[in-house]
Amino acid sequence: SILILGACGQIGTELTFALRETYGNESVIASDIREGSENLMDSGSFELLDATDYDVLEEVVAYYEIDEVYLMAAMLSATAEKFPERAWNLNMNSLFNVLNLAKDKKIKKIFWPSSIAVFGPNTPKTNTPQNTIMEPSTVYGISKQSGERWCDYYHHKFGVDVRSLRYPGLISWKTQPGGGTTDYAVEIYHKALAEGAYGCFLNEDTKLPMMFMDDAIKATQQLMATEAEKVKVRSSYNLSAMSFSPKEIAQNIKEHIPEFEISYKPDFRQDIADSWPNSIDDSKARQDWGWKPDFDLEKTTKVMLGNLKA
Ligand code: VAH
Repeated sequence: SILILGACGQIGTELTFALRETYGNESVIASDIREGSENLMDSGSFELLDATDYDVLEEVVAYYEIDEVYLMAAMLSATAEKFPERAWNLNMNSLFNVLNLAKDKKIKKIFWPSSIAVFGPNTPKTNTPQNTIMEPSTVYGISKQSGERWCDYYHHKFGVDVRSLRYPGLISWKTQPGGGTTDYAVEIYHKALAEGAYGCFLNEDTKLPMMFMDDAIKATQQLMATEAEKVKVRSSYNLSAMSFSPKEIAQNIKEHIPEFEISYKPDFRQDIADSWPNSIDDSKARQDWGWKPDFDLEKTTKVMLGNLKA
């Protein structure tokens, strides 16, 4: 069966629903350091679990006969700048725990998310290649780059079947995001509907790689279902769907809510966003396992406003 760590997070919540849909509720165990939403808790087994606690994790894996782990627990870019040591501890020790379970043959397969945050200020910003300069300037980015190196090492050294995606900023409506720099692209829809206005914490021209959550979940399930020998990249795959700036998403929302007004009040997250690419080359993912996104900005706006309005 499958264990999701960080099942109450922005990605974890949707991943839990999707995996339960695919494999049946009883095959997917959700866990998090805090309790989740009603329907996440009621649709299958749930364990309160600190992903950095190896002994408890090992017990849960044995009890439920887990063979696949999705490690979605992490501290994201903005929060990690405020608590560097805690971010490093959570992001790295949870990964070591899961990699070591696989090394000791206690589980068979791992999914671990990386991020465009692994790229830094001197990375080529347009159509950032799969292999390029990576000098991340955030605690979160450093932890993700280091995590990628460990995944690649455990695969080649111990044969661990770990797979990873460099997610762009993710837009979803089922759960609020937590502590990310790209979270403005979720907040803006909530505010547009609730108040008809939004004070954006990034400058209007800050173009960033983004993706609607359904595409991120599709890519995750597709990568995990790919036969091992076709998964050539064992650090983490670049993944892309669209790129836009606050000005462009505001313009798109205005086509649906004409009176919507945006203002710009950049804060400390501007420096984080400025260190990241503005578009990503994901041709390796397309070649190796047939990746193709479904959602562009217009389709994303329609789904977000449609679901948040309800
Ligand atoms: C963050 N949403 O903002 C996450 C993600 C690429 C951004 O890693 O930190």
